[in-house]
Amino acid sequence: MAKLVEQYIDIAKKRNPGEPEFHQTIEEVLTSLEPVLEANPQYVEAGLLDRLIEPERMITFRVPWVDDEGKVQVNRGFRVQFNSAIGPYKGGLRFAPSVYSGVVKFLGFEQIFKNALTGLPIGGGKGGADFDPTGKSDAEVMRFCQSFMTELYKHIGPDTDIPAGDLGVGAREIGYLFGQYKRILDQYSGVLTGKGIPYGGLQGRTEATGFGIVFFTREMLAHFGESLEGKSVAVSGFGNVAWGTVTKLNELGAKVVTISGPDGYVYDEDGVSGEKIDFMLKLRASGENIVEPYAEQFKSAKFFKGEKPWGVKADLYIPCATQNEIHIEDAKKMVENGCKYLCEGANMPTTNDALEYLQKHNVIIGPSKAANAGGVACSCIEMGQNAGHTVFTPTQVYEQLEQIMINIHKQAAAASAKYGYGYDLVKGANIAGFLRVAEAMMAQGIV
Ligand code: 2IT
Repeated sequence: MAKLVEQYIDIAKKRNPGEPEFHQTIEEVLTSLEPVLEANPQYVEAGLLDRLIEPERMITFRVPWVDDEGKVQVNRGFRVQFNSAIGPYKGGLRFAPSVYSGVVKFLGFEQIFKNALTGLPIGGGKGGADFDPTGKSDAEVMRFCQSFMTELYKHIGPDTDIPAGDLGVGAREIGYLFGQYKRILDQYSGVLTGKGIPYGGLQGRTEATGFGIVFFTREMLAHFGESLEGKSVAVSGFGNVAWGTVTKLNELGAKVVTISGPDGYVYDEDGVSGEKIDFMLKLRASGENIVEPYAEQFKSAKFFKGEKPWGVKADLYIPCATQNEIHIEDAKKMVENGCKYLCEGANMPTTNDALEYLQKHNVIIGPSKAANAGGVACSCIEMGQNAGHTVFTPTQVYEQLEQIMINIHKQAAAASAKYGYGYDLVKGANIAGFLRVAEAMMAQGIV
């Protein structure tokens, strides 16, 4: 079976040249599926894997816009509609200079399994553009979003494909995108999630990803009879996901000692808590994409230029920045520092060799497609709120979110044990997510 899986990995590499992030996720997911394919030869006969690794549709488009100097700018927009076996395509839009087809496909592929794990009816999609929002005026962001939606609207819809935010796409961008969609189609629908509360947004969606990550971490620790109370945590990133994570960690009695940005990381010996958490929002709102001002503002903090926080001694590590921020050398430092737990907040923050090294040294990993699924789960609740022309209370949302995260942990742990991997949440999440999609695909014939 190992050979068979390698064949699929080879096909994906050949068909998607120059897209290492996509190859990385294909390799990571498919390798976990070996025992599942062995137990289910009907999947192989039905060409299930051949179909799963090929997106149902990949849209690439030009996004022309005019900057504040009157100069014409052109970006490239993307939407991958990867798999609709269990529901309409669902996944975020990322605006960052690093966005290209390989990043969009990696995120879209991960999203299939993540969405399946939530137990909700949502398929996998993702999109974005190589647009850098750093330093852009509101007017520029608005013109860009309007141009982006002027093409994207043809491909999405509340029952077809429902985008949301991701890196570089927050409440402001979703607002502009929604406004343009409504204007073109004259339709008020739940076509986007992560909307502002006054126009259909879900109370609790903003913090959902971070809160979900902490619930998942809590479950992971509870498996070993431990709790978050009194634990020191190194967090990376300072955006929406990091903010929600830091907030909930504080509520559950943990001490957050780091946050980070592209400029470096800050170590706060007193912990990132109280008004310092609110300061994270100010940092984000400044649009400068740096964390150094935190250390200028608070005496207890020290700034480490150009460094990542993985050399810091902590009880657990929660990367919340972006993909591939933990390399093998970081993994080695973590193990030297006695790391026992790592819970992935960002999508695929750990390289495959770092992951292997950490697992070999008995570090328990909470994989991103399970741990950060609370965001998209609440997006689906937002879809339900919009479709039902109603409003849910934060309490209703938080209760569902917590239950969903507990279930995801349970499913991943059970799937891992069933297929002989012990307590390996990386393998278990891949398997549990895959099985749900596989059963739906089998039922629907060769499509
Ligand atoms: O990576 C993710 O799960 C997201 N960016 C959220 C996707 C969504 O549709 O809410």
